Formats: sequence, structure tokens, C-alpha cells
Amino acid sequence: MKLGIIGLGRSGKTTIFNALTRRSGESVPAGGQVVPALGVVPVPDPRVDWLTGLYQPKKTAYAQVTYMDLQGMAGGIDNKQEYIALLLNHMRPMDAFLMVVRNFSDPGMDAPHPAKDYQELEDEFLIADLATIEKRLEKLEMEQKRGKKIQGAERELLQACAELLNAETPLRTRPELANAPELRGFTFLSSKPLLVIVNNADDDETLPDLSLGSADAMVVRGKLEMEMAQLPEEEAEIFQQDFGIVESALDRVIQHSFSLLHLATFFTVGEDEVKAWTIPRNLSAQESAGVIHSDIQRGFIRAEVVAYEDLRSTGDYAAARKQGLVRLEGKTYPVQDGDIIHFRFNV
Ligand SMILES: Nc1nc2c(ncn2[C@@H]2O[C@H](COP(=O)(O)OP(=O)(O)OP(=O)(O)O)[C@@H](O)[C@H]2O)c(=O)[nH]1
Ligand SMILES: [Mg+2]
Repeated sequence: MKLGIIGLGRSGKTTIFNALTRRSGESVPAGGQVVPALGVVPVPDPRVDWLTGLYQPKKTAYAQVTYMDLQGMAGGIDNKQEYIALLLNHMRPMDAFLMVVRNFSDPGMDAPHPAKDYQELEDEFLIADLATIEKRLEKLEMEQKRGKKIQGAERELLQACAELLNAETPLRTRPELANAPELRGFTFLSSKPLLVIVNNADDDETLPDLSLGSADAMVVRGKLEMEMAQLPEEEAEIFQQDFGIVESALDRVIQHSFSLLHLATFFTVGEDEVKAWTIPRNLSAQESAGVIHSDIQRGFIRAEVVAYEDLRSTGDYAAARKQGLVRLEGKTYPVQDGDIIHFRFNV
């Protein structure tokens, strides 16, 4: 699962990317990167921590998200159209976006105006999606003129999307429309989940009013977080005390970005490994087995399932079983977030 970090030039994208991936800042060139940098980050999950305490495994594996530090959008570039087109191509394969907006003063830049910056970027999404739709509608029209019959509801669905976009409404407000099977081939930018990261100055923790509508927002003090992320643990604690920081915002950003993706997590447990697996919500037990290994999917017999909350409240597996909370489920059982599963299979 990939999240693209986007924003205007010098909004602090690379700073926040470095903080999230706990990377040192030195190696990153200023002025954006030509080749976008990738960083894989474990998703903090107290359930995995608790299971690790219970099983004392040799290895623990958290769910992961991948962040990509993309170049800045617009801001005094000569051939803006071409640049944006190139950037949009990097953005299309992303599953969701973190949009960084500047809310700190920077010498040589205007005073910060986060609400305006957010709107400017959102407008780029709307314009790009409208252009995609208009091109497709024109093509359909031409085909119809040449006598080809238009199949299905594609045209009506596209027109409904265009109507929303013309009213300056991002497609993410209507996921059932943007994700209709007839529109599967399109990668609309305004339909992807969006988390706005307001990048505040070091001494400011307030979230400005952005009039967001369909996106979520969080405040992060990017520079502070990056500096803190690069310190050894002990020093980071002193740093936190000095700045009166109760907790780092990074864990919340990572958890929030993961939840944007509408995924579910199930766990496998044992003495060797406690591991979080990531699946689309309600994936069947048999398909979920395939995430671990195709053999387990092929030879699937049953899934032995206990909900995390049930294991937690009973204390351990034997107790949960005694109380009848360990269930045997078949192939089509929709796996729930927090299920702990032992797959029985035969190959
Ligand atoms: N005061 C303050 N400065 C910051 C903060 N975040 C970033 N900066 C500074 O702003 C400048 C730009 O930061 P970058 O992280 O490179 O911004 P960017 O969005 O990656 O910039 P481009 O890749 O060039 O578009 C740097 O000088 C940072 O040190 C912050 O939270 N507070
Ligand atoms: Mg950068």
C-alpha cells in the first residue's frame, strides 16, 4: 500500500517523509527529488504488542505502509502544464495521499496560507479528473457517431462524476460512484483518500480552519518531529521534555494513514512469529489464506478464528477456547479486523 506525500514546493514534504521513515535529512537534495524516494514504515499497533507479550515469539511483524516523497506541485515553474502532467503520472498509482501544507514562516516565502494552499492542490485534482473524463466522453461520442453502440452505464457514470467536479466536489465524497466497476480503468486523483498534514512552526500546535469538507487533517510540527526522530531514544525523551511534547505525532500520522486505506488486519500467532497481515475489508477466509501462501489457499480446509478482543479479555488461547470463543469458519467467512487465525490446510 503506497501513500504519496504531496504538496506545494517547500511545504515540508521531505522533512515529514524523513521523520516518518526515520531517515537523516542530509542525503535528500533540496528542491525536490527527481526520482521519488520510497520508505517502508511499520504501523504501530498495540494489539501486536500485546500478542507479542503473550507469545514471546522470536519475531514480530507489524503491518506496513510505504510512503513516497513526491516533488512539489507548481509554485513558479515555467512549463507548469508539462510538469504537472509528469507529476500526476507519479501520483496515479498511489492508494492515498498525504498532503503537506505549510503553516510556518519561511524567509523568502509569503506568509503561510494553509487554507489557500490546500484549495489550490485540491483544484489541481479536480481539473485533472475533469480533463480525463472529458477526453473519454469525447471519444465515446465519436464512436457513437461512427455507429458504434455504447454499452453499459459508463457514460452516465462519467457524467455524474463531471457534475460533481464542476461543482468543485472531489470524487472521494462519493466512493460508490468513483469505484463503480464500469469506471475501474480510471485512476481519478480526487477519489483517493486524503489526509492533510498541516506543517506548523515549532512553537505552534493549533489546527487552522481549512474548510476541508471531505478530507481529514492533522497538525504536525515537521521540523521538530524530524529532529526528534533522528535522536537516540534517551535524548529524544529529554528533547520532548524541553519542548513540552506529550507524544510524537508520527505514530498517529502512520496509524491515520493506514486507516485511510480502509483495510483490515488479521494476525497469525505462535512461538516463531506474531504477524499482522493486511487485507481488504471482508475478504473471504480462503482468499485471506492466499495472502500468506498460495498453498494454504489451495489446500484450505477451515480457519480457526478468535477475535482479538475475546483473546484479550479471556487472557489466553486455552481460556478463549474453553469459553467457546474459538470458532471454526469455512471458505467464505468474511475475515474481520482483529481476527487471530490458524489456517488448517492440506496440500
Ligand atoms: N520552521 C519550520 N521549517 C520547516 C518545517 N518543515 C520544513 N521546514 C523548512 O522548510 C524548508 C523546506 O522543507 P522541505 O522538507 O525540503 O520541503 P519540501 O516540501 O520537501 O520542498 P520541495 O521538495 O523543494 O518541494 C526547509 O528549509 C525546512 O527546514 C517546519 O515544520 N518548521
Ligand atoms: Mg522535498
